[in-house]
Amino acid sequence: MYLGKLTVLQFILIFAVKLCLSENNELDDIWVPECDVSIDVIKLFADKLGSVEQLVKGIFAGNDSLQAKTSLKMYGIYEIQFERFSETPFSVWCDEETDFGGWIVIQRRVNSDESFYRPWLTYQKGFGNLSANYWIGLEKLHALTSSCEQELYIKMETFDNKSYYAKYGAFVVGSENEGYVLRKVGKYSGDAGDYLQHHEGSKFSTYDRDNDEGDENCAIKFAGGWWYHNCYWTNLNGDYAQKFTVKGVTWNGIGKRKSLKFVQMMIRPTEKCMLRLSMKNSFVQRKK
Ligand SMILES: [Ca+2]
Repeated sequence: MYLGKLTVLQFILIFAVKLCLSENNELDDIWVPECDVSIDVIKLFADKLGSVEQLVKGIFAGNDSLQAKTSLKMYGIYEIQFERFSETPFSVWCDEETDFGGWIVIQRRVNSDESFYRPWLTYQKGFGNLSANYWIGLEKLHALTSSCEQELYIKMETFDNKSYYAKYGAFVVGSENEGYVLRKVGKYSGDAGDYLQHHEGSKFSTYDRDNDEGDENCAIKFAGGWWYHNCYWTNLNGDYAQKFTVKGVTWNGIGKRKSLKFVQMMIRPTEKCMLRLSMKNSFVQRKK
């Protein structure tokens, strides 16, 4: 339980970056200025960074891995706060089991109960149910991925119960003005094949907002909202009911007309991000 809470705390601490920058402009030279969103943080969390840092170091170093694995057998809903989005905290679903945990779920498909053939404004805002079919929303996705480096993990399962995953060392979604472009995906690892890489540089498109590079409207043609270009290599927001067509929930490395039974996309701060945060925090502490 303790570990679970701390991994979420570590995530929340990302937002300390902006706070630190606003008070210590001379720190700019050690911070890559990717921070194009304004997020306020509860100062209390920054004070706790030291203890979290030790824990995170242990987890990344592989120490306590057994303890971490057994302690992290939990999933759940946590509250995080972005003043930008609302004055009250909003809920996110955390996966504390996969790859040592600390993941915030940004997308999930489990059945056809929720349509993902949605307009631009709905994709922007987010929709679905935190514990079932879910899309976190492009505006939150941009804020989360542009505040500090994130990595991405995609869990997938086919209808014949085979599991696959694709992990990317970086994941950055641009702003609304940039069409929520998939600005960057990092180095691939996994067993599903590197298919999201082909979407890097593509803007997000929906049936009512054609930002793709094809002559047609890829979102209409393939029944989803996605970073289509001309048109796709993965279609994870496709039509769940279309199991054997190119409109389905597909990852071409697994099957072009083989819709997936389960998909879950998740992000968490990278080790590099955590290191920067701890450096910044110790600097701030020394100055006080
Ligand atoms: Ca088009």
